[in-house]
Amino acid sequence: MQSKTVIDNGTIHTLCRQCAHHCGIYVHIKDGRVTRISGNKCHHENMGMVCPKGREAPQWVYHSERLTGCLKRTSNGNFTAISYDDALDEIARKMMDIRDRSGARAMSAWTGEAIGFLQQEAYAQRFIHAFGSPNFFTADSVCFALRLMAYQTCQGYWSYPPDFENASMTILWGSNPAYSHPPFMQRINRSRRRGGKLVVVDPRRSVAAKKADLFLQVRPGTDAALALCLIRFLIHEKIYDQDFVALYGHGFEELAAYAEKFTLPYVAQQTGVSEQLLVQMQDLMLQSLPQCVSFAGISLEHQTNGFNTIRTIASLSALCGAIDIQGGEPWNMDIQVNPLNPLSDSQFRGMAPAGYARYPLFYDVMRKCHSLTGIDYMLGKGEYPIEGLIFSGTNPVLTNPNANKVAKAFSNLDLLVARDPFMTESAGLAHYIIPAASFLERSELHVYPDIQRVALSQKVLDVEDVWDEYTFWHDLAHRLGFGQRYFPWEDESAVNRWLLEPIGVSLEDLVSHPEGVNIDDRVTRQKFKTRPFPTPSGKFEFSSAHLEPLGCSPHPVYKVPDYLKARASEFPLRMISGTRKAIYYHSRFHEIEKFKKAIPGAQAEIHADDAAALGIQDGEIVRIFSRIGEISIPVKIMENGKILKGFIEIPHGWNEPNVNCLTDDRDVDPVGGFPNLKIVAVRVEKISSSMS
Ligand SMILES: Nc1nc2c(c(=O)[nH]1)N[C@H]1C(S)=C(S)[C@@H](COP(=O)(O)OP(=O)(O)OC[C@H]3O[C@@H](n4cnc5c(=O)[nH]c(N)nc54)[C@H](O)[C@@H]3O)O[C@H]1N2
Ligand SMILES: Nc1nc2c(c(=O)[nH]1)N[C@H]1C(S)=C(S)[C@@H](COP(=O)(O)OP(=O)(O)OC[C@H]3O[C@@H](n4cnc5c(=O)[nH]c(N)nc54)[C@H](O)[C@@H]3O)O[C@H]1N2
Ligand code: SF4
Ligand SMILES: [Mo]
Repeated sequence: MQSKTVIDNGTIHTLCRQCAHHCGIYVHIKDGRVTRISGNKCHHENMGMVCPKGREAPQWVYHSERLTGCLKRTSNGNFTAISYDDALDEIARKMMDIRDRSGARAMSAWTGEAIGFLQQEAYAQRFIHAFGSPNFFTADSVCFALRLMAYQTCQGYWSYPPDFENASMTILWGSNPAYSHPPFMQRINRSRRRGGKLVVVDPRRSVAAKKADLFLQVRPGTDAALALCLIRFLIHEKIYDQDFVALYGHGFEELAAYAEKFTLPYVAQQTGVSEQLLVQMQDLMLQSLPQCVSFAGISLEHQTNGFNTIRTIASLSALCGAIDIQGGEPWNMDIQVNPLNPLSDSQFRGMAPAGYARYPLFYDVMRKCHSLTGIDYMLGKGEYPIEGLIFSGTNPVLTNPNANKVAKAFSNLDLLVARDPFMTESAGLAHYIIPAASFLERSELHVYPDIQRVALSQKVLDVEDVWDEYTFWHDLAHRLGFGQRYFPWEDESAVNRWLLEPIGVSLEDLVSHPEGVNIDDRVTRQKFKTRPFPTPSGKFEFSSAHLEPLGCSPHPVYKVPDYLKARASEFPLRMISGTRKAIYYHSRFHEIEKFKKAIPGAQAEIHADDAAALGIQDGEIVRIFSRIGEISIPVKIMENGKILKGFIEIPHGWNEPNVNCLTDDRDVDPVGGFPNLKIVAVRVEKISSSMS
């Protein structure tokens, strides 16, 4: 790999983009090579901390397996080198063929977590919309959108992140920020040093749970019952924020009447948490009001009653009086940079974006398409066929449910183009691979709405024969005839200047302030006192009548998980999939030697009693079946209390075994279309007995 740093020796202040936190880092350079990464103490997000993923970034960026030079798949299935210009000419021609034959909407684009959120994913969206297709997919169909939809239904926005640092009590519902969001864990720790309390709600004793003042080891899928129990407590004790409810609440009585059923005995029986612990939780809450914040993790999205569950948690915070106060859940104002996707949305609705008919709320909130439905269209089982896809910064074959179906759908396409710095399971199916620049090879904006700050990352490195996002979409758009109109900027710096125009911050300001520049230093609290909540009623909606046509109850409801009703004999265990490890990021970073030594592969964590009942030893390879597939995997026996009996945990992001061969894309939340990845019915078999 030919590369050169932008300075020969010295230190560049920039932002880490190994995850979405964008921590402030120093990149140390010696003789034209990045040697080390350290944390910027002056950066508000991380205050000097760098996690292992950030620290090892040089090992990843300079890895010998990094792709350089474009590849084309030949008729015998192998890849051969092709020049960038030829590859883009051929891709453009094939896209025009697809449009002539089946219409523009038969082409699609898909971006993932690696380039999610601001401009990188927006280039892809702008491109595919300018081409004339509504079909823009992202990882949002399995991440974050359900939380956004639920919070938006209640209050018109998602309070992300809560003001952990100033809160008196943080409740983590199915989240382990010690691994998944290190900067949040730092803030929680700082609050605890001042006496703030931490409560963790989780079926597994996670790192965060070990540190917690109170650990509520709930059965998966019963969080809504717990939240409703706390709601009932606040109402019975008359300690909820009655002024807020009277002046700014809508539909409170319906929720209050429904919550009546969630008595301590009923909730203890459903969640598996003792009444004594539930009372302790109520006491802690009482002492912490109103600065009692909740953080709903990914696990609540990965289940079939997720939309309702997250609404109960949002309602609980409102009743605590935590909405938009210091130490509460902020109402962040968007930072209004120029929009990269100004194309008319109504035009696309008429073109039947994939998933719009089934999950209208998803499309209305996200303005993106539902990826799982898109897979059906790629298999010719949709309203119309999708025949082409360009994907970037995602590895859907490992990260989406029903992996074999995803692979089949990708193989069925007439045109599949991959953009990734590495060869992946998904890229391996593509007709063309255009190697992607890493975060150290581009300069992008990042906004931190919670403190109204904008910052710019610096380009550190030039790598030969890789292409950054802007260059790729720009060059392809110019071949297709809409480049002048939609991608007129010469390079990403010109885009950055244009993005910044409305907020009156210059690129030079940002270059000279690596920690970022604040747009507005005045923080107004309780904004709902001076402006209506952006909901249909203008109030906080404890109940939303407009959900009825979607087949959803107006007020949030608890649904008893099926495994509590009857234990199916064919699939007696329930699998939680995808619990984060500190060093891996979905399917990323498996090539880093140091990480490989620490965690060489996936293991299934199982309760000691379940293992004993099956006659399984620690480390033994077992077969695990779900109703759609099977995998083989070594087990790790967990001592009593680390995981609940009857449950098994398997990480995602691995190829061998790929846990998403077990997860089913049809088992979804009916409102948001989110797949069940956390309560999957499975059966474990000893290899010896299953072979006989
Ligand atoms: N190192 C690292 N960091 C990451 C990622 C990564 O892959 N690696 N991924 C990033 C992304 S995209 C995301 S979305 C976030 C996710 O970050 P988090 O939301 O914090 O998710 P996890 O760390 O997996 O923790 C989820 C916890 O929920 C528990 N759980 C499972 N089912 C239930 C349930 O029904 N109820 C409750 N209460 N708990 C349950 C699991 O046991 C687990 O401990 O992490 C981000 N950060
Ligand atoms: N069973 C199960 N499945 C899950 C989850 C779970 O909990 N359980 N979690 C889900 C969640 S929350 C999420 S967010 C998704 C994530 O799903 P994906 O977005 O598909 O996740 P990654 O594996 O991180 O894929 C990122 C790809 O981008 C590449 N990449 C890295 N940097 C760059 C860059 O700068 N540019 C480009 N173009 N590419 C880059 C990486 O090499 C990698 O191949 O996974 C989901 N899948
Ligand atoms: S948490 Fe780690 S990976 Fe994420 S931005 Fe910060 S240092 Fe980088
Ligand atoms: Mo995610």
